[in-house]
Amino acid sequence: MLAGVTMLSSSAPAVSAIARPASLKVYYGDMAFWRAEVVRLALFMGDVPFEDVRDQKRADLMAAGKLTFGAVPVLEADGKILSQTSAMAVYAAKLAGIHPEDAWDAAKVDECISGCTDVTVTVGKTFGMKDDEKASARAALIAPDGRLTLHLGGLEKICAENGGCSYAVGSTMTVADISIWRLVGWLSSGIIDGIPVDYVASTFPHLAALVAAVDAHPKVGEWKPKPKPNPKPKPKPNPNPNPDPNPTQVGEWKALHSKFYAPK
Ligand SMILES: N[C@@H](CCC(=O)N[C@@H](CS)C(=O)NCC(=O)O)C(=O)O
Repeated sequence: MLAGVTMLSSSAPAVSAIARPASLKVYYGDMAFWRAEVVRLALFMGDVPFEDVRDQKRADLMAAGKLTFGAVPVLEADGKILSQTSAMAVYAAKLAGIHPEDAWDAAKVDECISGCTDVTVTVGKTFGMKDDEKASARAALIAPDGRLTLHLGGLEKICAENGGCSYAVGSTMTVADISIWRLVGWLSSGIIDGIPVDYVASTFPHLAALVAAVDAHPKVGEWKPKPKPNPKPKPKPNPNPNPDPNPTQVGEWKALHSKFYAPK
């Protein structure tokens, strides 16, 4: 049994380890957004060695042909690129030995990751709006009949149907839990104007319990303060002060991502 699996005190069967690539890299910015963090943390939980590349510019990755769909994160295994969060999360989970063997459970994990994507897209649509428009759009999202409440309610329902055991699928931690944990961390951090820090915790008790369970996992505690392997170099003076094609939107994402693991 893999060392990482032993620590999970699993009662549900996880897949046996698959062949590990000799070289594994995860490309994303120096941010703990759920899309990247689910891949990184799954690998870390299974003690799968990987290079955590955080200092490559999107334009350089694109020029190098690594961004299959023009988006990050991407994963590189022995020179081959894999993109799309759910595909990477499942692959990482299989390498780590934490993906459910059972076909239904594996599908439920996929369902949760797609639910996290729905939440991200829903909130992302408000980025780049003008302040007054943004405030009313976000108020509508978090209303009892709002779209964000609907999407998070789906994740809540899945957790409830799993018996309220603090995990979304089965009785051990999966990449569904890691995704939801980081997603909720983002939504509850207070850095998204108009989404109160207690919105998720006070509306979705099963999601709150999941976050507490993941937070309490020893490997997660080990991961959070882990020094980053590619510390950001000191910024050089920028000859082109506004290189982003959509500076408001991109800037807002960056600001929102930068404080993920800020002390509570
Ligand atoms: N479908 C992709 C979406 C990834 C995505 O939206 N990534 C963002 C950063 S978190 C991005 O690169 N957006 C820029 C773009 O899509 O052009 C996935 O599931 O990984």
